[in-house]
Amino acid sequence: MALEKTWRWFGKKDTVLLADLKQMGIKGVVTSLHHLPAGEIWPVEEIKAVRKKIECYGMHWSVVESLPVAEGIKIGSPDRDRLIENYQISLRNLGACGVDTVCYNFMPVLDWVRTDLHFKNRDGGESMLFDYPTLAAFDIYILEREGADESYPPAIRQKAGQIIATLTREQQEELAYNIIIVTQAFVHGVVGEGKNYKKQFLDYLKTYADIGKEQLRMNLSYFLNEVVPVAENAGVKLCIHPDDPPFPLLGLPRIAGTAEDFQWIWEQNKSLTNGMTFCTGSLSGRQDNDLVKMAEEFASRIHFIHLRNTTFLPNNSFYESGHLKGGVDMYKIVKILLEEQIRRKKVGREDIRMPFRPDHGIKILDDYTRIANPGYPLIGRLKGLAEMEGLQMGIERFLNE
Ligand code: CS2
Ligand code: MN
Repeated sequence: MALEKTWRWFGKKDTVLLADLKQMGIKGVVTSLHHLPAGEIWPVEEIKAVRKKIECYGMHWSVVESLPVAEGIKIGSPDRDRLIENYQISLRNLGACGVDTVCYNFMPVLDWVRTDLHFKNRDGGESMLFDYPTLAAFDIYILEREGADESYPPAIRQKAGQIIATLTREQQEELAYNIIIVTQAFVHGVVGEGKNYKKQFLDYLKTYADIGKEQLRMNLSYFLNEVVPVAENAGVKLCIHPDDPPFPLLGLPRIAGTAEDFQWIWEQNKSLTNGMTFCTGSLSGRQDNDLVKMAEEFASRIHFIHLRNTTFLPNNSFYESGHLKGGVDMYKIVKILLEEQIRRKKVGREDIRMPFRPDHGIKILDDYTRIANPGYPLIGRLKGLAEMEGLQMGIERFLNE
């Protein structure tokens, strides 16, 4: 037994082809109907077409990442019931087509956030950086969000002031564009391109003016209780992706970042269908998260696994440091997951497949000549995949001897 080897594929726009994945030994493909905006129904014919394409190459559609949750559901807008109904129909359609694992997130407005998409690592590779003072500089001086000033401790504010003074107009624009558009566009981002994207973004932030942590939790709870029973009936497992980074930013609440958050989520609906994507990269963005403990405690609800690593820097900042290097104890986590797989088999659970994928990778070698979405270079991720496979093989042999 082993965790299922999967890979995120961005469909037609991806420069890595399904035939390439086959060569790389991939068994399960992770993809989405990327062209459909959040809130729309996923028609059976479209699901079937993607499934068929993947199966032509001898692989299968392992996980949907993501079936995006519309903003209206997150803010509890007047049309949330219609949006939830659409989500339910999509889940039923996926189940009917035999696609049984769905990843989603509940992050307001923005998915993941980084301040530098070309952070030079010591050995020359390039990865992504989250620098908190730079985010503060963006918030206070570029976005000029109301109340931004008060949301940072004085030391961070002071650093933000120093940083903004070193950035040219073009660099400031690039920072804003990266945060609002470049990192979001390929994961169902809500803000469209165009001249007034910053204004659009601010307007979205304003829709959360009266929505704090508690209200957002209530909206998630409402959503879960509407969709978990439907997913269960359709034979589909739901896996919420942790917030990345796992703490509030830009005045937006974030509610899927800590052990306490996830406990709360399980309490809203106890069915194991209500599960998670164990993303080591996202969860490790907070110093007080004990990932080993989380993996142990939440093992039975982990339906999908993202493996990558981070390294902390001063001022609540971190960068993505590959797969084996960094603060995440990858050995212990992979061991817990492999043991969970054995346990599932013993107790007769059907879901022993346990798909994992290398999440982001470091840009190296030929990655500099290829077009890829930020965080998704081919060679760097392939290296991560190979490392994770070797680690698994070692642990499995050890567990068997
Ligand atoms: C992904 C997320 O690229 C990434 O960081 O892990 O964008 C992830 O796909 C979504 O948050 C899942 O809904
Ligand atoms: Mn992830």
